[in-house]
Amino acid sequence: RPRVLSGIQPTAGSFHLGNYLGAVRQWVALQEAHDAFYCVVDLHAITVEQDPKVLRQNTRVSAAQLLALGIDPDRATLFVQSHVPEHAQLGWVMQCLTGFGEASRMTQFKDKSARQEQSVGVGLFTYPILQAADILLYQAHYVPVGEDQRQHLELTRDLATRFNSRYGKTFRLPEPYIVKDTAKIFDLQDPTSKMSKSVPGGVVELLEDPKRSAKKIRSAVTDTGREILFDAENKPGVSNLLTIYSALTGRTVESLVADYDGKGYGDLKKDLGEVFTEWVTPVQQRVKTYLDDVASLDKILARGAERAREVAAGTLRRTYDKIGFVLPE
Ligand code: AQP
Repeated sequence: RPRVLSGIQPTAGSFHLGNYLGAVRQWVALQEAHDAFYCVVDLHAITVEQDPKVLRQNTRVSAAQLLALGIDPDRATLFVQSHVPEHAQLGWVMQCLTGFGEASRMTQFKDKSARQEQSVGVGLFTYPILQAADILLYQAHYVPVGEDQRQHLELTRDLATRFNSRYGKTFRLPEPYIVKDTAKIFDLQDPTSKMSKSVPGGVVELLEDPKRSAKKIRSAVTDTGREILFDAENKPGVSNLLTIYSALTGRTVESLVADYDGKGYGDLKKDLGEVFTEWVTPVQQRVKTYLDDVASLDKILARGAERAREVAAGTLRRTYDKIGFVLPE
């Protein structure tokens, strides 16, 4: 079975709709026919300052959300990144392979460092290199992510190619797995930028009170004109709402447009608020159930880490050997 790897940061606690529709929904689908590895990337979280208590709690909350959203720990390997030390170890190897200029071209770093109020750490700069290690350790065929990660995937492929040509074939070149329709979910208040946890206001969080989410949806910025049509360029606000509506209900955008013929933006937003509430309520209940039994949750993660380490340790050992390190007996 083809291998799949992806990760999600525990920084915000709650995932947002962009994380779910852009990434996690595909994780759930791919676990059926793929050998899937999914991790909560706590090493990435510390690229910005974290309160230790909050980080620990958010890591469990993230794992609970993945389970509640449909990741099945008997099918997929679900683990916490820091439980598998090979990530940091291969990360170092990849750093030594990356050009400074190459790392400097990462647009996400430029955006994030510009938004950052505290001083920017080197970890934020090298984060895509650690991400390359995350992926290459598992010899992943596919990496299900949102559009914002495409450039990092390119870097991963470049590093794998460089290592393979310098030391002999070691790493598989991974392909991004990006579902076009939901590759970029936009901010409800500014439908030309991506929904993002660092820009509060137009972000719908899975764990917030659904009443609050419904209100945010009702006050989403829409466009001039009155007609409900999908036109990403001229009607980004309405198109974003249609994308979300379609993804949550499984209905095509065309059928939604036909249904809302003659109706107003207000109707669409009110209905979408209800659709979201209906979808998210049982998800929140399941998250709570997982968090009420932290011992069992930690056991699932420990089992996942054990399986992940079997693969990761093998890749790291082969990598160290190729580099010329004396392998420990
Ligand atoms: N708006 C989005 N639309 C589609 N996919 C998205 N993803 C994130 N935002 C959108 C995808 O979610 C996955 C997990 O992302 P992450 O762990 O990198 O989360 P993040 O970067 O902390 O989330 P944000 O909100 O995007 O944070 P900031 O603003 O800090 O960068 C990834 O596959 C990502 O593509």
